Formats: sequence, C-alpha cells, structure tokens
Amino acid sequence: MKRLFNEHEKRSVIDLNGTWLFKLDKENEGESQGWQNGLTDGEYVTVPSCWNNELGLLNYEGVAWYEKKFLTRGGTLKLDFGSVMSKADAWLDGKWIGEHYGAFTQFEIIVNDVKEGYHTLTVRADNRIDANSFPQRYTDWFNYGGIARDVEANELKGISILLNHLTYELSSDLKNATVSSVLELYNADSTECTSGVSVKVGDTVIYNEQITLQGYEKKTVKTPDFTLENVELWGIYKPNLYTVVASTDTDDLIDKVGFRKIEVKDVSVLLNNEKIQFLGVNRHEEQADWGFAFPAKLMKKDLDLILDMGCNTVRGSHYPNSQIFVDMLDARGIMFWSEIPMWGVGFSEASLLNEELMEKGFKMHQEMVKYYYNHPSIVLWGLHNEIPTYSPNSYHVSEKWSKYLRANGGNRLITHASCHPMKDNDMGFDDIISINIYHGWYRYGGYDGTWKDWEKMIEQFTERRKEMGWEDKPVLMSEFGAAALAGYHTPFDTVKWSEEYQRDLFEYTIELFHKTPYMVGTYPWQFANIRTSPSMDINRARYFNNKGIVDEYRNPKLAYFKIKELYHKYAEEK
Ligand code: ADA
Repeated sequence: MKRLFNEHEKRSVIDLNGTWLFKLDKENEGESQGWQNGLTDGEYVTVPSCWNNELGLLNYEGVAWYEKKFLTRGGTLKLDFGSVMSKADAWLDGKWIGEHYGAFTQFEIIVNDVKEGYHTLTVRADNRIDANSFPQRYTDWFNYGGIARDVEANELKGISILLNHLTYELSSDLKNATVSSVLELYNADSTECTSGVSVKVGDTVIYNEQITLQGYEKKTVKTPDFTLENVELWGIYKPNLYTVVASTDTDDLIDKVGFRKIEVKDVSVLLNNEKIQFLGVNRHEEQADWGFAFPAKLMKKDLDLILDMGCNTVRGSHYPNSQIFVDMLDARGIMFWSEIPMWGVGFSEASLLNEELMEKGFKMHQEMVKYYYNHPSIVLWGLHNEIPTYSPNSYHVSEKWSKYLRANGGNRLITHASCHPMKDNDMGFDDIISINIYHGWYRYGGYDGTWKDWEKMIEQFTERRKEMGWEDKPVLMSEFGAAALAGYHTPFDTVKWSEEYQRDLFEYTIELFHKTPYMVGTYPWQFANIRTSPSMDINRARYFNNKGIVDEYRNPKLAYFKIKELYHKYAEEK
C-alpha cells in the first residue's frame, strides 16, 4: 500500500494503480459470458477511483469489471487491495483467485506458481445493497462503487513476511518498553527453505533466528520479550516514531511504531500518565468529486486545517481510513478513533440477529486490527455507530466484539457511539461512553426542541450513569452539530441552515460539555460536508450532509473560527 514511507527495500512491488479497462455489467452476466477471460470492450479509467465520479454514472449501483495487464518476474504473487466497494471477486488470467467483502478494509490474495511475463488481473466490483450488506440501504453517506484505494502485486521470494505486529508493554515509569513481534511468515517457494529472520526496532535488533519452512508453509512466530530502554514516547503533537524492520534473506516489511500508554483512571483518560482532553472532529474520508478515492494531497490539506483548528484527535467516521492517512496522524501526533461501517438507523433490531451480517462485521474488526495494529495514533476502537443498542439483540454483538478487541487490539480503549444514551444497554462494554445527540437540530420526543434540552439531557444522563453503575466511565460527546449552507448568513436573528446558527450552536454545546465534569472531550459533527445517499431524503439539501465545519471544497464556515478559538483556549488549560 502507499504509505508515508517505503514498506520494502528487498521486496519488489508492482504498482497496479493507473489505467484499467472498465466495463459496466448491468445485468450481472459478465461471468457467464466469460468476461474474466478478457474484456473485449470497455473504457479506460484510472484506479483508484469511484465509478460514480465518471460522467453519467453518479447513481449507478451494481456490478462493474476492471481489467489490468502487468508484467512480472513470476513466482508467488501477493495481490494487495486497499479497498474494493463492496464485494470483490478477482481472476488472474481467467482463473478465479479470491473474493472479499467490505468496502473499507484491505485484503490480500496469494497466487503461487505464476509464470514470468504478462498477466491479466480482472476484478469484479459489486456495490449492491441488500439485507446482508454494509452499509444498509438507509445510510448517511453515498454508496460509491469501484476500486477506491491502491492495488499492488508483491513478488514474494523464499521466506516472506506477511505481517509484523509489534506488541509492547511500558514499565510503570514509562521509560522502558518490553517488546515482542508476532510475525506471520510464509514460504513463497514450493520447496523447503531456510532463512535468517530478524526484527529491528530503531537500531536495536530484538530478534534473529534461523527458520525452516516447507514449501508454501505459513507459520506464526511470537518472538521472545526484549526490553528497550529509555524509549521516547509518542504523544499528542509529539510524534516520536520508531522504524521497525522485519527481514528474511529475501524479503522485508518496514513499518513505524510509537510507544504510548492510554488508560482510564478516576473518570479521566490518561495518555502516558497525563490527563488529556479530546479536542476532536468527525471526518469522512470523502469528497464529492473523488468519492472515497480520496487523494493523499487532500488528506494533508484536511490535516493542516484540523491542526489549525486546534484538534488533537479525529474520529474516522464511519470506517477504517486509508493507511496513508493514519500514517499522517502518527507522524503529527494526532489521536485517531477507528471503527467499522456499521451505521445507525440502517441497522434494524432484526438485522442484529442476521448471522451472516454480524459475521461480516466481526471480520471487519479482525481486518481492521490486522492491518492497523501498529499505528500509535489509533487510541480508540469503535464497535459500531448508533445501532439499536437498547435492544437485547445488540448485547451479544457488543460483548463478542469488545472482548475480541480487548484481547487482540493492542493498547487501545473501546467505545461505541450511541444516540440513545437513556436506554442504551451496552455501555458497560466501553472504556469510554460516547454520545451522539443533535438537540438544536433534530427534534427528539420528550424534549422541548430548544437548546435547553442539552442541559436536561446531561441531568438525565448523570442520573442514568449512577443507576447503571457507569460512573467510573468518562464520556465523549462524539457527535452534535447543525447543518449550515456555506455562504448563507443571517445577520440579526439566527436561523437554522445559516452559518451563524451552526457557529452559535457549536459554541454553546462545546462550552457546556467542557464544563461537565465527566465529559472528556468533543467530536463535533463534522469536519467537511459530504455527499449523502438519496435514501436520506429528509434534511439533506443537495443530497449533501451539510453539517461540515468546512464545505466540501474545504472553505471554512464561521463555525471553524469559533471551534478554533475554543479548542486553542482549552489546550492552554492545565
Ligand atoms: C448521526 C450519524 C452521522 C450523521 C449524523 C447526522 O449521528 O452518526 O453519520 O448521519 O447523525 O448528520 O444526522
């Protein structure tokens, strides 16, 4: 994948981004007509991209085929896909090689015994929505289709490194880190192979052994503990990173790690033993002209703005973001909340009993952990967003997923964003409770529809925390806000949809949450306007979610300057 640094020095990687042949398959008959053996016609598109951004295809939801010829030295190929929306099937030279479900999680397909020369990779992408899909029909983002992130072919030779998770535990004074690697090794040759395998963190070799694997054998190795002394900690705006190199005689895998400790203590969140507040923002990795094929250049611009606003954290609402974006967060010392695309009202109580769907969700958590484990910026795993957690049907889902993340997810805290805090049953699984509420924008039953509703909600939730025994859990306001049409101003009485109304609502709410003792931070909804699904036909002018603090072209609305003022003021407080 494209990262902020090179992932390999020894391994040869073929970049498969660029021009691909593309063909719509409206009737989904391509396979029966043999399209996997070669597309006879079609048009050229660039990958990564979303087909909806091609003229005339904005609303196309269905199946489409992509084809790319490439030259390889042959042997074993590991094909890496950053994101195919949502179901992918792949063929190499007409032979089916694998499939994957999930628009926002990376996956890989290994193919052995590939001959030297030209080959054809064919991908069928299917973004249709049904009862078993993520997202469901009613979802507040646009259901783009296509190959939205990088594609590459890794030429593996001999004993190769498929994965290296660097686990660590810091001493209580945070000076030393006891580290060990979980390595997934794979012999890419058909015959037995022996190789030195080493792991280096910074300049220190923490592991070095000879390993023998049979032809095409996979093996997971946990290296013995090694203590690194006097480590420089990763922290907010203190992006101390260490390069980790896992190598064999013929292969390598390079990554960056940072050492830090995050925990909840006395209703506060401590990062490296110091109390922190989350000065955050929600952000979709989307721009209407690019869809989810979000360019790195624009990621940098977003982060420049986010930092200027005084944020120290971003919520990747509502799905795992590109590796390179999370690298940028690592490299700037900004905390990240990563979650899976399990969104809100779209998930009915009944769908929580749909085993196939829940299994897909669980796999997304596994893939998120697999590919993002080493990023120090990820301090929060989000289980899901606004699903019916008042229903008994969600309990076993939250229980299973939180258990998995606690056991396998590294030193991170667990949360889920809930929009029904007064009846949510699953907050006991969280380290931090997260609340999404839009008083002042939506009308909620049992409330007056005025800004006073916020105080009422806080009073009620303060009681509920007691009743439920959740008083030790800090609370994040993970979503709140109002839409504003950029450029629409009301100089006297502020009205909904104006920039003034949005700004004033943010000022009122952020100040209120900031002085609520158990609240440890805010994630206003949302950084930028996004294109949304036509199924969201209420309250969505232009079919955009217009609650951006900046518009879709990143022009700041008035709210931007108010949040900047507040966040900079809070950052000064001790
Ligand atoms: C929810 C949801 C967001 C967005 C927001 C809104 O809280 O999590 O994705 O849809 O509401 O704008 O209403």
